[in-house]
Amino acid sequence: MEKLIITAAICGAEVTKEHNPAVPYTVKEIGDEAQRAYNAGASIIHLHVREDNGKSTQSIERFRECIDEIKSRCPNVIIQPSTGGAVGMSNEERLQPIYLNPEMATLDCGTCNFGGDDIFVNSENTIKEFAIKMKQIDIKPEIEVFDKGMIDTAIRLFKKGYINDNMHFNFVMGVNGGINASCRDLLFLKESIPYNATFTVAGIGRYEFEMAALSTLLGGHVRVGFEDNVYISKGILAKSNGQLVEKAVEISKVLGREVASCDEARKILKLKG
Ligand code: KMH
Ligand code: ZN
Repeated sequence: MEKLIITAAICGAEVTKEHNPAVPYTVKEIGDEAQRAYNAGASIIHLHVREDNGKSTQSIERFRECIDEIKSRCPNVIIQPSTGGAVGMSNEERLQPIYLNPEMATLDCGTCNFGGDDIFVNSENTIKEFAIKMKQIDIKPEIEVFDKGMIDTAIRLFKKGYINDNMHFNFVMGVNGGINASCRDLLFLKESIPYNATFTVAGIGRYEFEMAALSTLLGGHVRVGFEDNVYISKGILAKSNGQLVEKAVEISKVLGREVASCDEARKILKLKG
């Protein structure tokens, strides 16, 4: 089986220091957490950024500072900024980090409820706009899937030329409003993507590690990190993103799958490098 790519979603837009004091806000904290994740075995950093007080932002300047900080510590790591941002942001705000020309960025392929009163809005035209811009500057989209119809949307847009071939998906499983984090549903998602596509799985909350194990077994890749889950085990907060990545690495060892380096991840995902 192909080597395992581990993505660390180190910060997110919604999780706070009230959930876990180790959630990073400042540029230095983001650099520290990225470095811990990288040292533990992550080859991709999925990046949201914050103001020093923890407020989510898509400011291009803040992204530039954080990316420079991460690159100064782990020069080879793949940085994948979010274009999802936080619920309620405008498209223009959300798109800011792509103008820094990263190797990858997320492309959210549908609207879904996001717990409580929140709705994460991605209309057909929004998805097209983001896809066109990312294609123009040659950024590989990671297609974010919160429900099965989002795969169908991505494939439809691929057929119309908005998205390039060799698509890469992230199945986000267990959001309140999205698809369940279950083995049956993961098989359904896996069987719904094109034969030459790659996928990773982000299990939300307590599902993080069981979904990581299932994806590792099924030939997918794995995403862990504070964005998705702040616990290392039931009731015990993780000390760092590094600790969460270490656990994903342990799972991969038990299941006999080697972990990919950054350059190996670039090859598997066919990144421009
Ligand atoms: N924060 C969520 C509303 C992405 O990074 O593209 C959206 C999100 C997805 O995190
Ligand atoms: Zn995200």
